[in-house]
Order: sequence, then structure tokens, then C-alpha cells
Amino acid sequence: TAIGSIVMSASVMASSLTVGFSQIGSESGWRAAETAVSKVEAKKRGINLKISDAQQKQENQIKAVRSFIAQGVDAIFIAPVVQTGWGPVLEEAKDYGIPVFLLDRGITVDDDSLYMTAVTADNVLEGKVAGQWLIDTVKDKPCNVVELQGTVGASVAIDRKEGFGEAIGSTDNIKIVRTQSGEFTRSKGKEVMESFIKAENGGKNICAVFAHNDDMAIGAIQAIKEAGLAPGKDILIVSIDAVPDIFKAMMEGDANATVELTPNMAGPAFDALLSYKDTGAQPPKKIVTESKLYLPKDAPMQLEMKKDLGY
Ligand code: GYE
Repeated sequence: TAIGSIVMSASVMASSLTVGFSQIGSESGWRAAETAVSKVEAKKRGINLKISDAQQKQENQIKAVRSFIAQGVDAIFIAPVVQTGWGPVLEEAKDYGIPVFLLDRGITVDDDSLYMTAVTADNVLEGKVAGQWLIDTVKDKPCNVVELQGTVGASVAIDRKEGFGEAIGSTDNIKIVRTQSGEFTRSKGKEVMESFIKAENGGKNICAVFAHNDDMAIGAIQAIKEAGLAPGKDILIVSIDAVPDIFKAMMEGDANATVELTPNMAGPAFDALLSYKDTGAQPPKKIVTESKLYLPKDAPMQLEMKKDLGY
């Protein structure tokens, strides 16, 4: 029938789309989940997804984008490791008429027609939610915070720092006494936490850790234990991502709060791409995912849910 053939041709169209995804690397559990979920979401929609791992280097991402352009892909997804330096390569994609979608991190460019949409959480809000949790928890007790920042120059690190700073800036009992990048990894998070502990009277001057992601928090938890203190009690732990391992740490009493970030950034981007290809509809410039606070009481249920989702 006519309807049958229209439906057919639409699905053939969808299944013939190829998307090149320049992924940052595998620095964290969240990143691994995002890669896995992207594959599942592509498959659901019959999209051929080519993923290139940049191993944390922008130059590798730029090379990947150029290679995707040369292959003539239908769209390019980029999780941009840092926020600056994207103008020239995005101009190239634009010249070839290939739409670019940003996943999970933002960029700063003069001309925002260089990308179609950015699917990200509101990372300033996430920092604020983490900060507000700390304010509500310590009330008016003095609290020295050490901060483990994400990758230097990454939009998410800049935004989470800003949001947290804004929240605690409204108090005069909570202050950041040390801050340094732990590069979003467990091992670097641990190493930096060890140096913070040394510098702050064996950790006794530290009231709380704010880590820009769960993996660095888990590294910090190990460092605190090795220093003979109790994470989650002597030193409070608040972080961002809501990956399974932080819920496991909560169930051990080692972590106190996390702000969830969905690893499904690709799904909404695929949908925006498909409707753009279908009808020419321009998606909104920003597609913002939810940010929710989770506490130890939520951990068992969250662990079950993540298992069901396959990460
Ligand atoms: O929070 C962190 C990761 O860009 C949102 O990058 C992402 C962040 C995520 O490595 O774990």
C-alpha cells in the first residue's frame, strides 16, 4: 500500500544514517556508561554509529571530526574535552553541510550556528545542588571544603565550580580551602586528595570533599581511609554523576550525596537529528537533561535501576 511504502522508505532512510561520534575517552564510569548507552540508542533507531576515542586530547578530536567529514557522515557528535578551540574545524563541517551535535559538554564559539544543539545537563545547577546539600547538612558549623576539579578547561568543570561556589558563597561558615584538578579520574583524584590531606593536618582540618565527579570521589575515599580517617563521617563526600560505584560506596557508609547526570545524551541528539532530516525542524540550541540529588537511602534502588539499564 501507499502508506506501507511511505513507512518503509522512512525507516530505510533512518537506518541508512551514519553518525560519527568523537568521544573523549574512558576517564570515568560515567563516560563508559555514555559510550555504552550511545550504542544502544543508535541501534534502537537503526543508526550506524562510528565512535572514535580521543584519549582526552582535543587534537585527536579535531582529527576525528576531519575524518568523519572525509567519510561524508550524515552528522557529527562531539563530546568536547575542553570548551575553546573549536571554531576552525566546525567551520569545515559547516562548509560540507554536516550538522554537529554537542554531547554532555559545551563549547565557546562566536558563531553558534556552528553546531545544531548541545545536549547537556545544567552543570552550574549541579554544582549548586551539591553546595546546597552541604549547606543543609552542616548548617552553621564551620566547614573547610577541598575541591577536586574535573579536566582543566572543560565546560563541566568550570560550571560545576561556579555553581558550588555560588551556593556556599551565601554562607560564611563554609569555604573552599584547597582546589585542584583530579582530571575526572579515580587515580588522580586519590593522588590529589593525598596531597590535600598532607597539607591539612593529616586531613583533620577537612570537613568535606566536593568532587566534580564520582570517580574522583572514590579515589578520595581511598586516600581518606589510608590516612586512617572515616570517609562519609570524619570527612563528608559529595560528588556528581550517580554511577553505580558511588551508590556502592554509599551503602558502605563512605559517601554522602551525588547529583545524577544521565549518560543518555545521545538519545535526544539522535531524535533531534532524525526530525531535522525528516522535516528540516531546527532543535532548540540547548537540550537540558535533569539533575537530581541522591542520598544513601536511595542507593539500593538506584543500583537496581542502573543494572536494569545495563550499566
Ligand atoms: O561528569 C565526568 C566525565 O562531561 C558530563 O565527564 C561529563 C563529565 C562527567 O568524565 O565523569
